[in-house]
Amino acid sequence: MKKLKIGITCYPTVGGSGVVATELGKLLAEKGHEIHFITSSLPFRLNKMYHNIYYHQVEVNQYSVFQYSPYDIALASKIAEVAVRENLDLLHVHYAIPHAVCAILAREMSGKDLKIVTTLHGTDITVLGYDPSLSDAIRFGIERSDAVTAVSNSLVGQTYDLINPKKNIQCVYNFIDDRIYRRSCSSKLRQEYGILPEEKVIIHVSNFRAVKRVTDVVKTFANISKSMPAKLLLVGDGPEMKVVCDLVNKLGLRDKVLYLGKQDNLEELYSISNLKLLLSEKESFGLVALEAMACGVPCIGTNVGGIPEVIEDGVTGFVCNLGDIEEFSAKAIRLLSDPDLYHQLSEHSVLAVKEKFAAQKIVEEYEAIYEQVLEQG
Ligand code: GMT
Repeated sequence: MKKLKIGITCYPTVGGSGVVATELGKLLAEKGHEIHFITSSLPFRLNKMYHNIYYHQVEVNQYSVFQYSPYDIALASKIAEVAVRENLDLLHVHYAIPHAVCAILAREMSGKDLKIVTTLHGTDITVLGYDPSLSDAIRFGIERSDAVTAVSNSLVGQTYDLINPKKNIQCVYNFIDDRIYRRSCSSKLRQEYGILPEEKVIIHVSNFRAVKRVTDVVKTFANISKSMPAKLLLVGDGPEMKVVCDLVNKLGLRDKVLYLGKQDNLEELYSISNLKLLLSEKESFGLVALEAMACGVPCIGTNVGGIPEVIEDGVTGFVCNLGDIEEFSAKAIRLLSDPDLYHQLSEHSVLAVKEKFAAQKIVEEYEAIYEQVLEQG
């Protein structure tokens, strides 16, 4: 395919959508496209030099008369400036609000026939979609984009249910670069964390918002640790951390829980883990489950949003009803006590990532969408 000049806008800080946008940019650059990140700060996964990746920082005017800094206007201006100067072919923006709407304004400002591809990641629809003051703007962002994708079929359905846009929305799954996410030898790290050879390691990774239901993770772990020696790795931080710590103390689990905070090299942590718990009440995809699976760690997730499209019940892990601590615990104990079953689910997890969520396959899907919108003229 023709090499393109692509502008990418995303939330560059820690979070699945920022990870997906940045990894996509890196892989497109490896294929010879020229990538321009237009964001408020350097995307955190942009950790090495690429000759064909550029970063344009959005500066927000802090004029004291403004009660709120006009970030969206500054972003639109920056996109328009970069689009004209660098002669961009298209913009790929992640999140309808505000990014698709900013891209549409930027197109108007630039006077160019700039194509816009918007990817929906979830919270813009499943949280903001309920807000009547925003739903018209979300619909506008979707309908005026040239192509719209969502990260799961569940999110496609929810977008039609909540926003009702007159637009085709295509499901393009998130992906994993299995050159990075793979199981590595990890006995030294286990020792350094003081994890005993006979202990099973349960891991949870999130931004500790209430929707992640981390207290359900702790309650499930309490049941698991009554059946076998085990440690819980809690990775990430966020508003619910205090509530989680209080519950850990109340259940007498303090010496079995490691609070690791925000971490970057997750593949090393998955490589010392035996089971991942993702017990959220909202999750349009669950990128963290995919990262664990790529490292051979089976997951137990809830029957919510896109999770059942990522974790295949009984094949790569288990999918249980939201909040059903007894079911989470029973499935976890069964899996961790049956080496044959464990081995089978672990192998199937790695295979599923390679077949259904392989980076090269998904990048080609995005390239096909880019080609399609550019052909539309
Ligand atoms: O889950 C979050 O709170 C962060 C949010 C984000 O912007 O990164 O995650 C959303 O996008 C991810 C990447 O597509 C998905 O894997 C997450 O499931 C989705 N989160 C929700 O739907 C709650």
